[in-house]
Order: sequence, then C-alpha cells, then structure tokens
Amino acid sequence: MEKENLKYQSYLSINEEVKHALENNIPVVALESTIISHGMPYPKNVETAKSCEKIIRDNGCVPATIAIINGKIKVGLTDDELDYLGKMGPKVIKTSRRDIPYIVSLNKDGATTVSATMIIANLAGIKIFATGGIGGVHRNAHITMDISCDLEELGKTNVCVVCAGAKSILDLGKTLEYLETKGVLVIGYKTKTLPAFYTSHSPFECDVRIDNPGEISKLLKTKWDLGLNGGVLVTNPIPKEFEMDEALINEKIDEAVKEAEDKHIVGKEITPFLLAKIVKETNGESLESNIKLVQNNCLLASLIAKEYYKD
Ligand code: PSU
Ligand code: MN
Repeated sequence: MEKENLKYQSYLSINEEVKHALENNIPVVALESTIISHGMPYPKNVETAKSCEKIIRDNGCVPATIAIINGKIKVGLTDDELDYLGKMGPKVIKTSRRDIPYIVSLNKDGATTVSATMIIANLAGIKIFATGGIGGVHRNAHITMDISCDLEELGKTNVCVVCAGAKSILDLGKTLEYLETKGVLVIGYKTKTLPAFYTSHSPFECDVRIDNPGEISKLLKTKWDLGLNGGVLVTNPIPKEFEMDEALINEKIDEAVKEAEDKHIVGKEITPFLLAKIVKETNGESLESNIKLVQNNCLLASLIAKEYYKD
C-alpha cells in the first residue's frame, strides 16, 4: 500500500494550546484571518479577534486563529501575531486556496480566507470553524463569472463553517444554487429563513432548520462517516438587537456595488472594497453589527464543537 503523504506536517506550526487540545479531545474552533486584515479596520479588527478567542475559551473550547506568517502555516496565533496582522491590514496578502503555495514557498505573510482556513483547519484536524460571512456568487456573475472559491472548498473539504449567512453584495439565490450543486447542506440555526448577515432574514430559505447544536454535531459525524466529503454551512442569524435597518443597508450595498462596477474593481479586490465602503458609508454602524454577529457565531461554533468532541 502507498505510504500516506504526511509531508504537509512539516509546513504546519500548531501552537502548544491547540496541539494539547487536539491530542486530548478538547474541542477546538478555527478562526480565519482575512476578516482581521481585510474585513475590518484597525484597531477594531484586533479587538474583535481577541474577543472571539475569549468567547471560545469562555465556552470550554480552544480557539485556533489561522494565518501564514513568514511562510509558516500557523494554527493558533499569539497576541503579537494578531496585532501584527491587524496593523498590517490589507498589506498582508489575502490568501485563498490558489495562493497558499506562493505564500508558503516564498516565505510571505498571508491572511487566510474561508477557503484557505478550511484547508488548513482540515490538515490540522479541526472540524468546526467560525467566521462572519462566506464568499459566494457575485451579483453580476453571469457577466463576470465571479464566484468565490469558498463555495468550491465547501464542496470538498470536511469542515463545518458557522457564518451569519451571506450579505447581499452577493446573489443569495445563485449562491444557494451553487451550494446545492456542490452537495453542501445549508442549515439554518433556529430559523428556516436564510439570514443575510446584517439582517436576520432574506427572501430565501435554508435547506433545513436545526435548533440544537447536538443534532448539528450528529449530522456532521453521519456525513463524514458515510464518506460524503465536503463542508456543511451553518447559518446563524444576527441577534435581533444588533440587526441593521434593512432598507438602509441595502441602499448602501447597492451604492457600493455600483461604485465597484464603475471603478472596474475585479477579482480578489472586490469583496474587501465593498466591505470597507459599506463600513464608511454607514459611519461604522455596519462594523458594530459585523462584530456582534461574528461573536455570536463563535458562541454557536463552540456549542457545536463541544458536542462534536464529546466522545
Ligand atoms: N465576507 C465578509 N467578511 C469577510 C469576507 C467575506 O463579510 O471578511 C472575506 C472572507 O475571508 C471570505 C473572503 O472567505 O472575504 C471571500 O473573498 P472572495 O469574495 O474574494 O472569494
Ligand atoms: Mn471572487
């Protein structure tokens, strides 16, 4: 029989806390780093990253924020590394699946998106990952073909991603269709309605509603026991008290999408451009909602992880 390829291990730098947890069946929750570098401005980005780690610890799990620093794939960051990524902001390279070998082999710094974080979490043996929003099918994808590789990753990598739905910078209907094609179940946590990031609802429906983290954990085990490779998307609505006014946020999103079109912003630049524009145009109100929903996702991911690692 061919020897299993374990070469990847030499590229991974798993910190002591995470290593100890993985070896002792203590639940671990992965976190991405593009949200720090490209998703939020400094210093709120670093404060949020640290508060997310605290929520995960307070709920009996170990956080593993993932990034690539000087070519080393880090699973679990120090506070200094979080500060560094936060201060560097968009100067750090936004790293998705395609970018990983470039960043690693040439000793660069990379902030990992949902796709890259899923890959690395899976290599490290972490099954549950909390974020804010995933990438998806962009609104004018029928012209630009802009479809986030996050969706492809969800189609093949065995990690459960907890998010607050997708924002309407994307075409939510096409995003759901794409996920269906890739065999990715979209779970609504305590809701059948697909949450739309800044608001708890959208005109679309999740595939199933599940109200209990234990049932989500059981579903994950069943899927992977059956050899049905790929991710599961858990969508967790933003708590009502932190929701934005739907008309206001949609107006700002429409304006931002129009400006990106006019400026011919394409490829990996477009999502960070839209996120920053929306924060600016809502005078930071959207940033506050964003922080609250990410924290809420860290809590749910911890509850699922605790069930998953129970026995
Ligand atoms: N959506 C957000 N905040 C984010 C992102 C998306 O609300 O920070 C980031 C995530 O890292 C996601 C990436 O994986 O953007 C998707 O980028 P793209 O659309 O270029 O695939
Ligand atoms: Mn894209």
